[in-house]
Amino acid sequence: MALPGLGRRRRDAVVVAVAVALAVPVSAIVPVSAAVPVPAQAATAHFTPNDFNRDGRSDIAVFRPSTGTWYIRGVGTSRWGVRGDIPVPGDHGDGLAKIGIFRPSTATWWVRGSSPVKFGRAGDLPVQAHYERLTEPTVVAVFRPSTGAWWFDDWGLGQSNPWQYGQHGDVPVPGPYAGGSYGDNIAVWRPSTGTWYVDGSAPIRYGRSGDIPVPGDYNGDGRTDLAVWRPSTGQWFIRGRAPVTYGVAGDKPLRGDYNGDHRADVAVWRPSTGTWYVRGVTKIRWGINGDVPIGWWCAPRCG
Ligand SMILES: [Ca+2]
Ligand SMILES: [Ca+2]
Ligand SMILES: [Ca+2]
Repeated sequence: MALPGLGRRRRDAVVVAVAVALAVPVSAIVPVSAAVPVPAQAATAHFTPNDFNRDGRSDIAVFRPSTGTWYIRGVGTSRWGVRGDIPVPGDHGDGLAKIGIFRPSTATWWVRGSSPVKFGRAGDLPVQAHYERLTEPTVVAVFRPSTGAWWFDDWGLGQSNPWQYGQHGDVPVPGPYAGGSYGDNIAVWRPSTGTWYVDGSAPIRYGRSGDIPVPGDYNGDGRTDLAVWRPSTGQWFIRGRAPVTYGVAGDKPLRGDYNGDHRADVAVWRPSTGTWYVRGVTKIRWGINGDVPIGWWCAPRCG
């Protein structure tokens, strides 16, 4: 999809790439036969969310607001953020997730490895995503619930014009609905009618009030599938599939591919015991009540 003002970024990136290529001495050019294999992620334009060690699997991780500590299983522990911050993992287009937070009180984004960015305002919902391509860095962006406007940071050059898509009460659910190579589409889910509005597509009703939208690529075809989780019954409704019951009221549904098969997994985190349940993959305790599981769909999009 094309966003106003973002085209320049891609052209700049191309210019930089050409300049770098020309500067490489001939002797440093690697023969094709010896070239490093293209990572599967780049070849299929598949993006694994929250993959902090780039092994192709989403990582089990929590943010503890009381101490501002990230606990990433198999990766490490980091202090990053304070109480009230919203975890907003980003990546630089290489598939390696970076820990990051959005601080509503000052509307500042702090992503490790990047300079802090002041963008948005209190009350905005962070909706950082790959709006250009999956192989481009995540774009800092916010959804303003009061107006249904989307704001995108144009590479730190100031705010672009808002993109009106949705209305008050909608839940922003960006994702690669058209296929990964095109990047993430702007999208909202309207709880009052259970309607999905994906930019470039006709509206579709799927789910109902009280559901939590959990879109993801559950069948591995590279396109995001419409899906909702119903807390009252623990049912997952994934469009084109039979419903599956997994989780109970109070659980937090998760977004991730925890076994690296390029299919989103059905998964929940149970606050009372700090247990991760990933259907057909694992069950493990990680985190304590009060933590924010990384990958939770509602952090902070549905209140
Ligand atoms: Ca990983
Ligand atoms: Ca799919
Ligand atoms: Ca999977």
